[in-house]
Amino acid sequence: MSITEERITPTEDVAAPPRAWRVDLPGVTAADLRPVKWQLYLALVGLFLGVVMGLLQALERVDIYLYDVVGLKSYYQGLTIHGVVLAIVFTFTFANSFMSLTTMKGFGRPLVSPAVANTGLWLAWIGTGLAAWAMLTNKATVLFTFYSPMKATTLFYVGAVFLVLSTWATLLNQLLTLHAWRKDNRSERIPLLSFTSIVTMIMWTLASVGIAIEVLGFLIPWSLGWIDNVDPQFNRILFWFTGHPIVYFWLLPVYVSWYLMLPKAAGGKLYSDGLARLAFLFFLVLLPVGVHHQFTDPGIGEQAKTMSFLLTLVIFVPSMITAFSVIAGLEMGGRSRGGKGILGWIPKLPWGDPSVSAQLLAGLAFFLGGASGLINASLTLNLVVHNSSFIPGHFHLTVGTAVALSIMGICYWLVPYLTGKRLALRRLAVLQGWLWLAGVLVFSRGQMAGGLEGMPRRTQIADAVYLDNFSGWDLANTLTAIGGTMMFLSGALFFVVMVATIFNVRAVDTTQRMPITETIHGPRESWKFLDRLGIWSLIAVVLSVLVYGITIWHYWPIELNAPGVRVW
Ligand code: HAS
Repeated sequence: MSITEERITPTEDVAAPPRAWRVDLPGVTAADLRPVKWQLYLALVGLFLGVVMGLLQALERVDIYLYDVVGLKSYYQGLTIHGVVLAIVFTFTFANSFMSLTTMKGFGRPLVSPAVANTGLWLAWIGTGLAAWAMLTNKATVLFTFYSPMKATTLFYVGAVFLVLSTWATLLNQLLTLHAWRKDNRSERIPLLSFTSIVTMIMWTLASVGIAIEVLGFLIPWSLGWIDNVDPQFNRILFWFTGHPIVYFWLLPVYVSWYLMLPKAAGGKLYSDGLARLAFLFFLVLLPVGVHHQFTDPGIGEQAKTMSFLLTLVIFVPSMITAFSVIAGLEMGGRSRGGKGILGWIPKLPWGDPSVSAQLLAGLAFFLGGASGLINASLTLNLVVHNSSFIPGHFHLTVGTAVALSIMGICYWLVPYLTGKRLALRRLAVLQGWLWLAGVLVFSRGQMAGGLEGMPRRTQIADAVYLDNFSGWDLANTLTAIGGTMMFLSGALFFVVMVATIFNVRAVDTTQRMPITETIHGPRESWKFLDRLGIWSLIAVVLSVLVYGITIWHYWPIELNAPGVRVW
């Protein structure tokens, strides 16, 4: 049963007001779904802005400079907007929306506190507005990593704080609901859908402590003039404590869909409940790996770098568990649809379902994204690729496709589910996924090839004067521009489908169902200990204190010696 087909015999399409449709969430009212819906809409606003900026970035690679046409002051202002709205607004608000919904679905009840949910919604919208104002007025051209000593206006940092607080509100509501559910279900295992959703938010909340200390302890007082100087290297240590686990905050909501919805849509089952719980717990415990973004940083000892390198390699365990679990479920589905031979099950998957197709294509891209992550993680190879365009090549396959294309795929059933409107232009939606994959393969080929030939990342090509008599990166940049334009066109198709769906006069008056995968080996076959989220969180904290204690001990004392510069 595909995700976007009607779940029960479709009744006549009627121009019924959306109130005629229902969702399969017992006890959940329209008021409970409102924050979920408006967090999702904010995510789509972020995606839209990011895709438009992406086109400008791609065209700049071949000297087509359009920033002044849209009223921006520079390539770097555009790059900041591109990175912040995609890496922070789009991903954070989607996680707030989707993890709230899946938690309700898993527990079979609404989240305990509408007040907390609405507070989180307002924090997200206000935070986005503050950061957007700062970036659009060119007062925060500091890129999405906002590295000091570049100094942005205070409201940019306050906006980021509000967005992080909106995610903490989501976790608070999940834990309140877990507590209430526990009272009624003392001996039960936490339902897998809620378990994976809560572990995702716990992992992120622990990870966010790094940037919370950096922004609240240093950057906001500094931007207000309460302290004169900061220590940029120490701020990078704090940032990257958060900066790598943030990628799993982007990825794990997609993993919830890949584990618990995609196999069902393909007609398969999940091999093991326990293995899925274990994979998510691995991501929770393996928090302290951020130093692998700092292999070339001075002031960080080789012990910290080696520990980070080794822990990063361990991350391949949950990644391979995921690849096995999800693909096994897909294979079951493909074979149940008549797939024969070693790979004959693949064409039998429901490729005509835009939600399934987009997520399958995103998963395929993730193999390449993951492999390039292994290259980045190598202490020696990193010396070749660090700060080169190889890195954007890597992350447009990971966050740019494994995550972004999967989220677009999820929206193909989620928006109809939340609005009661039938998905419009299904065939265009299927095409959109293939165009995105084709575009990112060309884009990443260009970026990675350029990076291996020394092309820097985050550098306007027109600025790099040494390029005057150097054409060695022309092919790389041409591929980047072509691939990026293809991704933009695909993004435009996505928004055509979304708008046509949201404003579709054809409402459906059936019950919208969220397809949840059954497991072959259920929760009774795995250790109850896996559900002890407090203990697993403590293990994550202890490992983080150990690794970052050594990192910071080696670095200490910090020196507040950078007054702050405005380079734009
Ligand atoms: Fe990364 C830099 C290492 C994963 C994003 N990464 C970045 C940056 C971003 C980013 C944004 O070690 C740049 C940050 C900046 O601005 O400086 N990354 C890794 C490693 C992994 C990894 C080892 N990255 C991600 C994910 C991201 C992401 C996920 C976003 C979502 N990354 C690095 C390193 C750097 C770095 C260094 C710093 C480089 C430098 O020097 O600056 C691993 O987690 C990857 C493991 C994944 C796999 C693939 C598993 C495959 C699966 C496919 C399932 C298939 C399905 C469908 C479901 C091994 C699970 C199949 C379909 C059919 C039809 C069958």
